[in-house]
Amino acid sequence: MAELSNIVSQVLFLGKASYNQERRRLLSRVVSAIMFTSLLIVIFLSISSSATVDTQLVGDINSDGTVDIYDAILLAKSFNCKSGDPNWGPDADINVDNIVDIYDAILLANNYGKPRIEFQTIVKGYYSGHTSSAYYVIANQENWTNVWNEYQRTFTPRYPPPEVNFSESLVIAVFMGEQASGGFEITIKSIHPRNSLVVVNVDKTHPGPHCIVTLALTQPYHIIKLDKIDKQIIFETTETLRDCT
Ligand SMILES: [Ca+2]
Ligand SMILES: [Ca+2]
Repeated sequence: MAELSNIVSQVLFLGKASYNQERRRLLSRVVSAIMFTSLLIVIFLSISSSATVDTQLVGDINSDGTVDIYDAILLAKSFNCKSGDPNWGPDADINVDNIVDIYDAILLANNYGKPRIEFQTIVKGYYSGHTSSAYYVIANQENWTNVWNEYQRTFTPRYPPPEVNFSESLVIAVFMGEQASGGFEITIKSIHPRNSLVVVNVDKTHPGPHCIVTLALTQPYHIIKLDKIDKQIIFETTETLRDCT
C-alpha cells in the first residue's frame, strides 16, 4: 500500500510536469498495483473464510450454540487487541487475522440472533401427576398419549392430549420430579442447533433460603411443541437458585 501511495504521488507530480508518456506508464503501474491489491484481498478473504469453516456457528464465541449479547460482550472485551495483549481473546478473533476489530464485529453481527429454534408452550406449571424427574422427546401419538396421561394422572377431570400432527411436529416434555414445597420451577429456556445436534437448554430453579414458599408438594413441568427436527436432540440443564432477599 505504501508503494501504491508513492506511485499516486508521482502521478500527481507528473500531472503538473506534463510528461504524458511517463504519466501513461505510471498510470499503468497504478492499475496493476490496484489489481494486485484486490487479488490479495480476495485471497485474504478466502483464507479467512476457510479458517472459520470448521468452527461451530460463526460468531458463537462462547460456543453455546447461539450468537447473542454474551458473544458481543466477549468481542467487546477483546476489541482492538492483538495476539499477546492482556485482554486478547483468541475466540473473539473470528476471522483469525490476529486482531479483534470491526471485521470480527461484522461477522458476529451477520449471525446475531441466530439460530434459535422457535417453540410453543403447550402447558407449564407446578402440579402434575408426573412425580419423577424426566425429559422426553415425543415423536408419535402413542408416546404423547402416555406422557400426557401420566401428567394428568392426578387431575379431575382429565382432558385428552392436545392435537399434534407428528408428521410435522415434535413434543418435548420436561418434568422436575416431586418437590417438598413451592418455589421450584422447570423451564425450557431455548433450543438451538450445535453442529450435528440440537440442544435443549433446561433451567431448574430452586427456592433460596429467604424465599417464602407454599408447603404443598409440587411437580413442576414444561411441555412444548416445535417443528420436526431430524437431528439428534440432547438436553443441557442449568440450576438456578432463586434469590428472595
Ligand atoms: Ca454464543
Ligand atoms: Ca480478526
